[in-house]
Amino acid sequence: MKIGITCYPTYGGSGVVATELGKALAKRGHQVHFISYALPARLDSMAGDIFYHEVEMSQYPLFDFPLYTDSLASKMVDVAKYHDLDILHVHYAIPHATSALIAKQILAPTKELKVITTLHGTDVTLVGLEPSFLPLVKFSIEQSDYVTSVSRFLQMKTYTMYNIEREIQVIPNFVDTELYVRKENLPFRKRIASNGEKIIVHVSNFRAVKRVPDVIRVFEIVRKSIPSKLILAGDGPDRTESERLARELGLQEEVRFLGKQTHLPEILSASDLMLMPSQSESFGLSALEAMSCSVPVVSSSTGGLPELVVHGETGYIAELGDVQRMAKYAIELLSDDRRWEMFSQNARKRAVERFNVDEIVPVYERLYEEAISEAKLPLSVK
Ligand code: GMT
Repeated sequence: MKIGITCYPTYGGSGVVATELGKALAKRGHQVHFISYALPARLDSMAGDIFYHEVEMSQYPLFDFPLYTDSLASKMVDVAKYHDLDILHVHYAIPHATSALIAKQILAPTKELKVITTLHGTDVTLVGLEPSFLPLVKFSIEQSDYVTSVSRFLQMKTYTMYNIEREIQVIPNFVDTELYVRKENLPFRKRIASNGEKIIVHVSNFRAVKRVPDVIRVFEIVRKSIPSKLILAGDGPDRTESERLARELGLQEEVRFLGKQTHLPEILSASDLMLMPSQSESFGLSALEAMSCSVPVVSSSTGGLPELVVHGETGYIAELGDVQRMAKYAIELLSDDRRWEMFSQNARKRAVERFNVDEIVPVYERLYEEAISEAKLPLSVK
């Protein structure tokens, strides 16, 4: 199949899922065309038939604001037409689904381009609800040929918040469990925890919804009972404030901010526990990547996290903002080697059995096949 993929090219989870999906599809023999304003961060290999098309932005003086939605739609038309795309799969509704629907309409007289929209999170639960976006998001969800969401939580939120009646299929995030697998005796671990301390990890884009200050407050309690270090990978608006908090609490020697990282399997493999205290999380891809590296997770109970983290088996779930309880759970796990070993194995097993790239990518493939066979039906039976 020839598949166009549009996503945010940054380190956010939707861009990561879209890019990993494109890479996996290319490995399985499909031709994949990424269409975005920059090269997706995780597009680190061009293994297989992968193309990248950059959206050109006009700087015309009359435009006070960049017209990205329009330029993206034009680029989609171009790529779909000249590379004869079968499918356009857009990740994150705003504005990608809208651009895709415009492209679909432009192409309609000559070609039926099927649009699949994957909802990832704040496109539905936060930004999408703003009055300046809501009618467009609702329209885009209703008019896409197929819509998927990354968790049951997000599916239900979309139905209720936008009063949507059409079908939304749940296809969860996935992980390459061969790449994200625990490696032992890493020099990185020895460097961070030279006295054999436990390592707690947090990975995010440091937006307010991730509640990074909660991570630091949980760690402050844990380290009083367990010799430990905290590593934080990623960057974003709350990083400066989080660094300030760590200094204010006198933790600067114990907390290390790594910034944006591409070596996540190594970082996660060196870790004993992940903290994800998010205020909103439709799935929690970083938690899945940690679980795949045999790292148990202590998370908040928000959004789709309970669909991933099994309380008392692969980690623990606490109420949003309850740093005392999260710390208690972390101490319980880190102070009991047998319990940790069991949770660690359970986490890995769940990632491999339920969220493996080899299980989930074929689900997308089947959806594409269904869409294509529908496009081939004569008009009289549609
Ligand atoms: O919705 C967002 O915040 C953006 C998006 C992103 O690009 O980071 O994140 C969402 O998509 C990920 C991949 O599907 C999910 O794993 C994240 O849980 C989700 N983030 C939120 O819901 C906050």
